[in-house]
Amino acid sequence: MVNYLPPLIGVIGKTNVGKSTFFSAATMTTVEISNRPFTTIKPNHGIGYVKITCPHLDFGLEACNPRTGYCQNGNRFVPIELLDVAGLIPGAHMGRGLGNKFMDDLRKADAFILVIDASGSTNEEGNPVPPGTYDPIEEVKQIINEVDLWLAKIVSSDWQKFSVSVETSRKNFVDALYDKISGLSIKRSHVIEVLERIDLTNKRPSNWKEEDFYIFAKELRKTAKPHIIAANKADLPTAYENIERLKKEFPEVPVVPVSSESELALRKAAKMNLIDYIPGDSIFFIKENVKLTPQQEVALKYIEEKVLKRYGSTGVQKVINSIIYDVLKKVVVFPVEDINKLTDKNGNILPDALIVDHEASPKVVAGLIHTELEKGFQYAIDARTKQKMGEGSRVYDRLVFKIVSTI
Ligand SMILES: Nc1nc2c(ncn2[C@@H]2O[C@H](COP(=O)(O)OP(=O)(O)OP(=O)(O)O)[C@@H](O)[C@H]2O)c(=O)[nH]1
Ligand SMILES: [Mg+2]
Repeated sequence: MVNYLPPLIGVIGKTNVGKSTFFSAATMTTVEISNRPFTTIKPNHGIGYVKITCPHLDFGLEACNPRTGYCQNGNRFVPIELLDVAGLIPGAHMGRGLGNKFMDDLRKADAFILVIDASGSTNEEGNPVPPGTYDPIEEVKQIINEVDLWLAKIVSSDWQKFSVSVETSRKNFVDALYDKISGLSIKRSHVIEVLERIDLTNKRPSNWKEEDFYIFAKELRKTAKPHIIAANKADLPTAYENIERLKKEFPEVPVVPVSSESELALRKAAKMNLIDYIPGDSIFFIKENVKLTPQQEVALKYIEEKVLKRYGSTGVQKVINSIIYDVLKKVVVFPVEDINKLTDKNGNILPDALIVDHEASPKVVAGLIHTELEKGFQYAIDARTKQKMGEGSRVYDRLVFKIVSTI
C-alpha cells in the first residue's frame, strides 16, 4: 500500500480578504473572486507547489522527469494540496455569516494559511471600507478566536455521553479523547503534550468546564494545526505600517507580506506568453516582440514598483515554502532506484519528490512509499555520498537516495 499523502493546507480568513485570489494564484485554477463578502461558498480544492532547487542541477544533469509537479529552469515544484473555503466573520461560531460549520472541510488540514487584509480596506464583516480604517491585528485575533471556538465545539460535542462512558468503563482517558477527535488527524503525542501542558490529564471528564474546552482547543490548535499569516493586499500603502505592527504583535508566527492579485496577474501574463516569470521570483521579463496594451503596461509597472521592488517577491510562493519548511518542519526527499543515474527502473530521472518530516528516518520514508518496502527495509544509500543510511539515520532536505529492501 502506498501511504504517501502530500501535506494538506487550508486557506482561511475573514471574508473578502483575498483567500480565493491567493488560492487561484497558487494553483492556477480559475475560481470566483469579487470584492464583496461571501463570494466563496463551496470549497475550492487544488494543487499548489513548494519551490526548491532541483537536485538534478547538483549532479550536473540537464533535466529531470517529474511524475507529479514540474521543473522549470532548475526549480523543482513539488505538489501540496490547498483548500480554499468560505470566509469567517466574528460570531461565526454562533452562526453569523456562513457560520463555522464549513470549517469541517478542513478537519484533515495539517496547517492553515491565514489570509488577512493587511491594508485594512475591509471591515469586520468583510465589507469594503476606505483603506487603513480597519485594524488587521483585530482581524487576526478574531479569526483565530473563531478557529478555537470551532475546535472547542468539535471536542465538546456529546461530552456528557463521552464522560459517562469513560468514567464507567474505566477507559484510558487519553485514548478515548484521541479516538473522539480522530477526525481532526491529530497525532496522539500532540494530545498528550497539550493535556499535560494545561494540566488537564487528571481532571475527571465530567468536571470539564467550558473554559477547559476552550483552553484545550487553543493549545491543540497551536500544536497540531499551526498557521502562517499571509498579510495580503501588501501592495496598498496602508499595509506597510500594518505589516510591521503585525510582526511585532505575533512574533511566534511567520508574517509574510503578500500581493495575491499581483502573483495572479504575473502567472496569467506568463501563461499568455507576454512575460517570462517563474513563481516566487523577484523579477520578470517582457518577452521580445511582445506589444503590451497600455493597461498591461500600467499593471506590470505597478507590480514592479509596489510589490517586487519593495518585498522581493509577491509573497505567495514564500508563504507556501515557509508553511512547509518553517511551520511544519518538513523536508523534500527524492527516492531513486539507480544512485548513479538518479533514475527509477524505467530510466526516469528524479521522478518522485516526497515532502516528509525533517526528523524522519529512511525506513519511515520507505513506509510512505510502500508498506512492503518498510517491512523489508535493510538500509538506504545516499546518492551524494554513496554512504549507507541505517534505521537510526535521518533524512535531510533534497536528499537523493535509494532504499534497499528484501521485499
Ligand atoms: N489590492 C489588492 N487587492 C486584492 C489582492 N488580493 C485580492 N484582492 C481583492 O480582494 C477582493 C476579494 O478577493 P477574493 O479572493 O474573492 O476574497 P475571498 O477572501 O476569497 O472572499 P470570500 O470568498 O468572499 O470570503 C477582490 O476584489 C480582489 O481583487 C491584493 O493582493 N491586492
Ligand atoms: Mg473566496
